[in-house]
Amino acid sequence: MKRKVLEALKKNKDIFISGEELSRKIGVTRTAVWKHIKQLKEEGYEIESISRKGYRLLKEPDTLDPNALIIEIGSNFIGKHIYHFDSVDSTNTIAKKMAAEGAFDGTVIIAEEQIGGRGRLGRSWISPKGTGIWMSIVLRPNIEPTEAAKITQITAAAVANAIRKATGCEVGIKWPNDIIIHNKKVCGILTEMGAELNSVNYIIVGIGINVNVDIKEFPEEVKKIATSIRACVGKEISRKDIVKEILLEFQKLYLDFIENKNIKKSIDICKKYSVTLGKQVKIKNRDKEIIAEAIDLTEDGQLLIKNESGEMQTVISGEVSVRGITDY
Ligand code: BTX
Repeated sequence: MKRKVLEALKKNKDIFISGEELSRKIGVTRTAVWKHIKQLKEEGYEIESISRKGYRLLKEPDTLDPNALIIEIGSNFIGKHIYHFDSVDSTNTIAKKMAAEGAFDGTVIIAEEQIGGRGRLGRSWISPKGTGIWMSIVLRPNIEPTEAAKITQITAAAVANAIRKATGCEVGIKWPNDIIIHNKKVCGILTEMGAELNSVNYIIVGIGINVNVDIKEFPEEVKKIATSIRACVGKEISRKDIVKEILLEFQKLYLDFIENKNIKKSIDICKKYSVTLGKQVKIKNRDKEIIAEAIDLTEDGQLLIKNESGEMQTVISGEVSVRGITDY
């Protein structure tokens, strides 16, 4: 109901809408309307109320209010169901639990803060309160487990496009899972999966973005390699606008994959914004380390490299540092 009141106010932004009209449109009493308005005000919405004129929405808070996001995205798939938490261990962990308990394909979990945010290989991801986007998407694609890495490329493409659109920041993609600004990490992607031998039960794609995060507060070793969107733009940026763009872009590229069985559109974006291709790279995979030239991305999103003896080979995943670009 609260979502319906908010939706009506958002549709009539800057215009008064009477309590009577709201109660008629939504099908609740005027007292119920008043209660929802009071709640919205407590959540930070600035709503003017004048007797005989009604209510008018003046300003929305930059919270990641799932009601506002659901209204703005208007999606019937990715982001149709959004769960918002104040503080969690890790949104990926919550998403996995929800997926195992039957959460819908396309469910989104967002938290204001993660106290056990995770990176790859057991590393941690710093996720301070109220300043970043810490979010996971539950997916149930009908694909082979070996195809899961494609989801990381789709996500990288969606996030890069979305940040560029919403903020104007010229982000680059460092294969396979980093979005960078001026050679520093602004976003990391963590793709995890629940699968049988031949079939995927669910895939969780976790996205962490330093939007208005104060990097000065980070530990020394992370400070050196991290940046924020605020540092790029020079002012605070709406997290909601970025989330909205990401979910819309992701839905477009993901559906293209599901419907057309290829990720060409995503790979083209990953190539266009790649900071890896054409550079000398060091790739760590378990206990092996290769120095090579990054040549291209294959149609499956693997990295095609030319190793030191001149042989071409493909790499599915790994730790990549790009010479002269990123030291991490
Ligand atoms: P990664 O293993 O590629 O990167 C982890 C490394 O990045 C850390 O070891 C540290 O050096 C550095 N780092 C940690 N925190 C930050 C930060 N806030 N900004 C920049 N660099 C940082 C990347 O793993 C994947 C990260 C995914 C995070 C999302 S958030 C939502 C979801 N939930 C969750 O627990 N993880 C994902």
